[in-house]
Amino acid sequence: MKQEIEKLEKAVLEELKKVSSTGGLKELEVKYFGRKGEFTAILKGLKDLSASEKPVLGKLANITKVKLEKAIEAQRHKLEGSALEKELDTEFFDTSIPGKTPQMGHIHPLSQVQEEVERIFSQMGFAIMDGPEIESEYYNFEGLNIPADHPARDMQDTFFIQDKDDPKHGHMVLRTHTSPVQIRTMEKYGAPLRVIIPGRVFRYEATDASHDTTFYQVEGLLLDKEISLSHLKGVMAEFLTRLFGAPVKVRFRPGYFPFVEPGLELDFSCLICNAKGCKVCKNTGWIEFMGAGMVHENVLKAGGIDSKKYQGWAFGFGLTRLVMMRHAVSDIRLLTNGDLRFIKQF
Ligand code: FA5
Repeated sequence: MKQEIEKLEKAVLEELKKVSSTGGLKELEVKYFGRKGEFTAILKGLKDLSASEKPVLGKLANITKVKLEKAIEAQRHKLEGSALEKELDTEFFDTSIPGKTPQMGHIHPLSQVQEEVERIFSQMGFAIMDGPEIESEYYNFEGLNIPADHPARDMQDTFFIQDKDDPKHGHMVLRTHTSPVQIRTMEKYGAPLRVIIPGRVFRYEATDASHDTTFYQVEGLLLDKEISLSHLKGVMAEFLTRLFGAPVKVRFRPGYFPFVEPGLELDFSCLICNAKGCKVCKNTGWIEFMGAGMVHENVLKAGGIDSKKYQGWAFGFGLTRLVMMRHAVSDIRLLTNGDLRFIKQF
């Protein structure tokens, strides 16, 4: 068989030299390497060899096959190249015609602002976390100190996923906020912790210019020893100042969320009127920005954190609303309805 392989190799290389068209090349390939080809027959015959011959001749056959395939490829390049040259010689080809400019997309304004938020918080030592959009009722509500019969459930009506109950954590829902990832992160990493969690959330509610059923939030969570709300004030003033590139003040107002105690709302000074009062801030000088507070003891417990040792704060703001503020977008629905005339402006 060794001689047979060598003889075929020689024959293929000889014939290859004489091939002058791609059609001829195809014929040669079929003759030797097709289903009923001469070389294919040799490869098929390998299985009938003795155990001592098989490895030696098998190796030789494979090496020869690779070598011949390379030679055929090289000949193909040569033939195709000369065919193209011939075509260029005989046909007029205007090389000065400008090419077609491919359409270029760009990063969506929501993603642009999200990237900026992530960059600033990363600079302040926060890690960036992610969590599932289809969430269990437990993580979305109960774990966050919102039991099934609690009136606070009405504040965030949601979409239920049919027939998809989690055996351990109850019904599955589209998450109504990014807060469930607080517990998931505590469970996974323990304390101390310094994270932000940007992500898409869903609510079953009527849409209007400032409310959508699908929007983006950014959650923040900081746990350590001896943490107070003054740290939150400092972090948010610094974050907003870096984001807007101008000094920003923040203030707290009391607010209610079952998963924080005390709970608060954070406003920042209106940059449009320099906090003097205008249409955007409804003449108050302040823009309502987010909910926040000290993480409730029950939530720390759900996350497996020793609340005697660690405490901290959490916040959640609407990224979509931030983009609207940034670019003076008058209707939230414009951001996700896919109208390129709108998106191309950013
Ligand atoms: C929450 O979702 C809380 N999880 C925030 C929080 C986190 C509080 C941690 C305390 C500690 P709220 O329902 O207010 O809170 O929503 C937060 C932000 O999401 C709002 O300030 C608003 O900017 C945005 N938002 C709420 N509903 C919509 C909506 N339908 N469309 C667009 N943005 C919305």
